[in-house]
Amino acid sequence: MMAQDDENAMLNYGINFLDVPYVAHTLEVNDNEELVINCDEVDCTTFVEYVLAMALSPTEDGQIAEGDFAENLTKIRYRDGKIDGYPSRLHYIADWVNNGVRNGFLEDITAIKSPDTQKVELSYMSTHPQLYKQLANSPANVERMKEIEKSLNGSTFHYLPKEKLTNEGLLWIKNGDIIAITTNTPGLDVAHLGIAFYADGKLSLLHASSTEKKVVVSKVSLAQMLNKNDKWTGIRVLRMKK
Ligand code: 2YP
Repeated sequence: MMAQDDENAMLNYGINFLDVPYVAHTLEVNDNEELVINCDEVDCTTFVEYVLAMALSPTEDGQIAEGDFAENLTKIRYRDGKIDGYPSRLHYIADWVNNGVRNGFLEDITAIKSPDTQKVELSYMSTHPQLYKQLANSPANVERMKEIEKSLNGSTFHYLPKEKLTNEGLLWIKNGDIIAITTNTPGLDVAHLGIAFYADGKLSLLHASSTEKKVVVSKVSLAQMLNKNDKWTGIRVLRMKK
């Protein structure tokens, strides 16, 4: 039976994904946007989405009902839980977080605990359509993404600058919290997602690693990961809320 409190649920389900292969673009398999469930091949975002959908789902003698999982995954991945074409998928993490907070299943812990803020200045997808199959051949989708970017731009979000994160982590960052790594890449807010995991007294990251090509617990601390990457500026910390 999965542990009752949410923190362990996120970790229990996340740990079950260890060694699952990292595969990009697993959601881009259909011409028409529909819910894709593929827990055998994950990227950083789909890994966190599947774990969150599991942790939000009730269990009946240790089993999650397929319908509950699909319903929660739809709530997580699509704006207000409605699948309405490619642009209805929550592509930017700023949008993904807003949706989770608005719909009551995510809490923005950084908003409560960290005074530092960043402005939302999104343009990456509409200025790199060639990187996205559903944008490369659809000016209509590019226009829709521009509208979504515009609707999000100008707002601010709280984050923890990497200079303020230590190897040991912080008391208000808990096991199982969702970690969004913020970036200075022009037009993008977040560059990677994972799950907070304290091991041997240091805050590590349980994540689908594009370099190790599978789900791993980082060998180095999250703080060291951030310090090794000039494009990474800090973290947002989100917590599942039932
Ligand atoms: C997201 O990228 C995509 C979604 O379209 C896609 O690229 C963007 C802005 N969004 O539905 C989703 C699932 O495939 O991935 C993620 C990507 O991280 C990759 C997957 C990774 O590190 O494994 C999210 O946006 C999380 O961080 C960024 C990162 N995208 C880029 O760096 C362009």
